[in-house]
Amino acid sequence: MSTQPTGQPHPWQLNFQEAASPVMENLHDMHSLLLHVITCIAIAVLILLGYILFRFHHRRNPYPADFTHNTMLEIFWTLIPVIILVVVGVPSVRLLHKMETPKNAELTIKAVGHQWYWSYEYPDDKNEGKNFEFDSYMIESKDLKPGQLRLLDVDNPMVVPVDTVIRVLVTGADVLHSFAVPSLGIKRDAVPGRINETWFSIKKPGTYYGQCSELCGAKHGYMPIAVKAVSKQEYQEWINSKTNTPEQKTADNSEKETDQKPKEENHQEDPKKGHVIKKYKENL
Ligand SMILES: [Cu+2]
Repeated sequence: MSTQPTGQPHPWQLNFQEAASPVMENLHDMHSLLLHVITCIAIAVLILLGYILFRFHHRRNPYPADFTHNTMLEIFWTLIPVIILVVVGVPSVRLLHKMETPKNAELTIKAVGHQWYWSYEYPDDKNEGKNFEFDSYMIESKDLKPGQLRLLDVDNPMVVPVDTVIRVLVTGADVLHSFAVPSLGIKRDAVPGRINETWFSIKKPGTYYGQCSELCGAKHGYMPIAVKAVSKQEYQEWINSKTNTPEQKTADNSEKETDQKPKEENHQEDPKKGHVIKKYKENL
């Protein structure tokens, strides 16, 4: 597995893509737990069935017993499923909660689904006074360069720093879409007029691919998602190259004050973002 490139499917792949985020690692564990449980159940049922077919065949057992109840047996066949459900349910709910609640997100990105492309907005960074945002279109098969993946690579990937908790706000501009990246263990519906939330953090630099996962029209299959994880320094250089350069910021006195404050404070001062989050919380 480890020789395969991360963040993308590969030929003859079995099982999930390699986990690139803590949530996906937990999902792998959850999946193996369930696989063990259902395999045990299937084998137990199969053995029981085989035994019954053999032992109670009419030739071996011509006169069936006529009792109808067995208290011990009934207690056990009630208790055992209860125990199995608890063993499955507790970690499942715990993981669900972890997936839903980003702890101390350091960076927020808004992913907006359109017919048929994604656009990404970085509310923490400004470009000409507005939130920095860009569109991300799939590269047509005829324009692919060597090494690029058909139906998965895009012109402008969503760039993120590694080892950073990233909150993704997902919404749709026109119809339902779904923002899903398998190796990060995320899938959130993009609903027009609503904001859904998810989060991830990536350990290893690389590109992680996903696809729109809610049928959204004719070109649903042609709006992939590419998340490019780079080092924190490279990310900072990228964001600086895309937004107002530091020199411009210093020249602009109105922006000077907020720009020099640490990121966390900037978070709260961003009126638009605060509004979005507040609205979202009110909806809960
Ligand atoms: Cu779609």
